[in-house]
Amino acid sequence: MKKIKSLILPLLLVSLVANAQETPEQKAARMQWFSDAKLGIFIHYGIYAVNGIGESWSFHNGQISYENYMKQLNGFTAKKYDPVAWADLIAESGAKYTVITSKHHDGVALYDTKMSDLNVVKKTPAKRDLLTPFYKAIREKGLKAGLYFSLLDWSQPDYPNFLKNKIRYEYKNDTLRWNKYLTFMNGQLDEIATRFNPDLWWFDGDWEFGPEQWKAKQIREKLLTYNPNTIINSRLQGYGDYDTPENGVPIYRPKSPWWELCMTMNDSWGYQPTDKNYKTPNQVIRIFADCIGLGGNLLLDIGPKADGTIPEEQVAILKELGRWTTKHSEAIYGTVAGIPREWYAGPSTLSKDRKKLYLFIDSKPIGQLVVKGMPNKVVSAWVVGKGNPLNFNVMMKPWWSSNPGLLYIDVPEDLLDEQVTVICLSLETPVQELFGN
Ligand code: FHN
Repeated sequence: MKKIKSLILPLLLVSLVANAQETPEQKAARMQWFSDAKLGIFIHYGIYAVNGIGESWSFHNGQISYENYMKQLNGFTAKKYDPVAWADLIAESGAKYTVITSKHHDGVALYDTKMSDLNVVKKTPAKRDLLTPFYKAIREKGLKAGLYFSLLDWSQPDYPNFLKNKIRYEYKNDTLRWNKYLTFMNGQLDEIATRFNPDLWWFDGDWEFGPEQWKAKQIREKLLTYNPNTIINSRLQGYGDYDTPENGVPIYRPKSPWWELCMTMNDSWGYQPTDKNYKTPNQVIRIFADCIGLGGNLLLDIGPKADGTIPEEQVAILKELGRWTTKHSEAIYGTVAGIPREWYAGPSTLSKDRKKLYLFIDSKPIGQLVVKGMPNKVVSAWVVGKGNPLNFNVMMKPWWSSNPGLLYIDVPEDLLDEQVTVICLSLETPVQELFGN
């Protein structure tokens, strides 16, 4: 009895500490690595890659029968799965974290869950836990480990919903069965927290039920008890830490101080060979610049093939992204949102001390760049990644006037990057905070 007490007390204390009302300063500290990271790589890896069809949705919406969708289990080999090579490529892209699907809505777990046999170890030719070696490899590269988990599970017999037009039971008519599902789901959350200790929980599929039904508050408290430093995305029915706009670049700065655009490279989350509608590296880099300029992150998705190889189009984008992020790292990592678009007609970021302003030039300038409305005096200007000094001058600012004047900057064409050029303005004083950024 004494031994049990000696175990329970520390756990209780940890839980009380982890879930005590977190101050804004404590939350900012917990979110700091995420704010600084700017770029993550999303990975949708699952049996849906075998036929190259929509992940989970293809059976849910009736494009394929559930039985035929599940026959893909037999073709999921992960034969060429090389988590170290994946980690190398993710690190090369400039990403500082990655989020991999542990289980999508189809319920097929990529690790040997003890809660059901529906996993790639027991039911596919892969016959191995894919997550443990992946997290080992990315952590050895110094990356943060994110884990995607679908709260809904259309395969689970105790989950109410199954197909778009076919449910197993009405939640409100059988709360006992619903609680059986919650026990199953929480059993997976417990084993994941214990085995993988994610730095970031990327929940999905919360839309089918509300926070009370999911017991979302208790999930948050539990995960913060396992790891008080972990962070949780918005898809836990109001109990998350940051916003997750999807496949739509925010035009105006989101209200939340922390947000992340999750985006496909083509139009598919998983591997779909017929989907050749890839964004160019230039489009991806400009979307990334838009995100960081508005104070957010980009979570860029890849969809590996069933054998574990990554499609060549996706490798090419990650490599060019890596060239660009490496060259312009000082303008990216650890920065904060830049100046208003009324001041500079493009993306911009600021150093944390707000005395270095990075202007992203995402199209070939005709004539000089212009910055309007910024009262700060420029001490010097140069091309990021090359160092070449740039000439600049201020017009329409008579000595007696308090107007900021118009700042013009010469950017010679031979100094432009083939994708997006970045210049840095070193300022005499910090740029004032305009949006609480
Ligand atoms: O339904 C899922 C979808 O399959 C995919 O996983 C995306 C990724 O953000 N999330 C849900 C749709 O919002």
